Amino acid sequence: MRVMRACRELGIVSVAVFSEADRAALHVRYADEAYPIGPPPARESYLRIEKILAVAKKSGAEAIHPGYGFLSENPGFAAACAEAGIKFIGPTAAAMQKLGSKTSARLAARQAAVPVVPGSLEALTREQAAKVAAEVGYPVMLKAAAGGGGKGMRLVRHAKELNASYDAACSEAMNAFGDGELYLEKLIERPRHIEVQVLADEHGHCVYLGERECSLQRRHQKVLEEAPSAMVDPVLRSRMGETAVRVSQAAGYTSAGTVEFLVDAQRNFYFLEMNTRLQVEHPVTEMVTGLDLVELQIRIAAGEKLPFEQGDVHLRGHAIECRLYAEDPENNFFPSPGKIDRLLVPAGPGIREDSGVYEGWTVPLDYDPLLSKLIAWAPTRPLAIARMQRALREYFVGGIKTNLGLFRWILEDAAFQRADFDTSTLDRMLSAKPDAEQTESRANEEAIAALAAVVFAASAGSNGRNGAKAMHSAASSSAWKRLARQEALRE
Ligand code: MV4
Repeated sequence: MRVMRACRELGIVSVAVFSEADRAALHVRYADEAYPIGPPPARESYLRIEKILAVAKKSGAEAIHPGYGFLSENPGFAAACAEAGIKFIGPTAAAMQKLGSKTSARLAARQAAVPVVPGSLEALTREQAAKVAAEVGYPVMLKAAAGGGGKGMRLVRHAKELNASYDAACSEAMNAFGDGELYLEKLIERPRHIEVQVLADEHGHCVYLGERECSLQRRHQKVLEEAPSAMVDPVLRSRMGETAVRVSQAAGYTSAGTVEFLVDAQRNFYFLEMNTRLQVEHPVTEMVTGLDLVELQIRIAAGEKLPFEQGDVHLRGHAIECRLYAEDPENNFFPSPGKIDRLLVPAGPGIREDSGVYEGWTVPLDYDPLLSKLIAWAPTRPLAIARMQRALREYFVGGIKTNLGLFRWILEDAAFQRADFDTSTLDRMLSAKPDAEQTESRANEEAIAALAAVVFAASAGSNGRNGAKAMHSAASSSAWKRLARQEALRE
């Protein structure tokens, strides 16, 4: 949807591919042309390079945007596009290869005089790990070279734990990535995850577009992101930005990319890894820069030069993104697929909703259960929080469970409002949250009660007094009831 919107504004015909599970999906309905590429399992459809290239040839597509996930960071796909004479909207396979692997990216960073966390640059045997750990000092973090998202990662606080942790991380990495190679870093205690958006054309120009605060993660899954980060001042911003540009240019990177850093409490920043794709959370950067990153990716892919320089990039205001997932908070946030039988989406000043679903669509279980991203922009962080809270109260998804309640809870948290958090905060908050189930079910009960109250009021509408009284009571006590009344008025 996001890519096709940019195409349409540029007058570019869009061609969608879909698996059988997505035959009725929103992106299929929106595209100018749509082609089936196989059964629901991604390995038989969205990950099948030859099927996607076959559609590109059949449709006469000149370029492919890989989106996020699936093949978006697969150098083989980028190379296959190039061989087929189809422009891959993203970096070259070589740049992707160099920066996509954790160890080669750390090496590239070190060579570009970019601060990396003290530790090893190459993969290590168990004995080498013990040696490097002794040199950098415990606690240390063992990480999978082919890894990401925390898989194959082990925190080792004491030397006596190293061997067992090494073996566990190695087998986990082997199972998850088919590659058990591990490297080691000094532990950064309670870091922030702050990432810098870079954009480079094919003529050697590379700029940074500010940073995104991505520390609020649940089990290494980003939940809420912001731009700018409340802990980054203009000096730190330019130092991190110039660093991100340096490592990107050293690798000959082009198109949109994200350089991830860990930032410790003393504001020291360390290169973590680079994401060689456009990220899910890119809209918060778009909201504070006023740029359309997908349009710029397409222009870069068409050989255009960046239409601005670093000095033209100005950040204005504050943006927050909530990732709306079809997850059941009462059931350990497991995916909660099913039919969306009611969908009321927020709107109004400073609100953007990038949705991939519609009322009546059945969310399949085959893919990541992300439904939409809700973004709120306002001149300051407190105003953006208030606006997001207002928008979340307007959001209603009926028929499936979602994590909407989680955001209402996070945004009213005092520590969050002070921007006092790090990468472990949300996991800690959730494990300490006794009434997780109650909160969500209480919210649902309120909604059902409100809808019932309004239906009753509407049916009692014939004798206005009762109807009005019931409507008034429906509207008085909670946002859910206000929402339900609005709904009834719509019918
Ligand atoms: C770390 C770290 C502390 N010290 N490395 C998690 C997955 C991958 N993105 C890197 N991660 C971390 N690496 C060192 N040397 C803490 C984390 C970490 C983390 C980082 C970013 C966002 C969320 C996180 C959650 C837990 C741990």
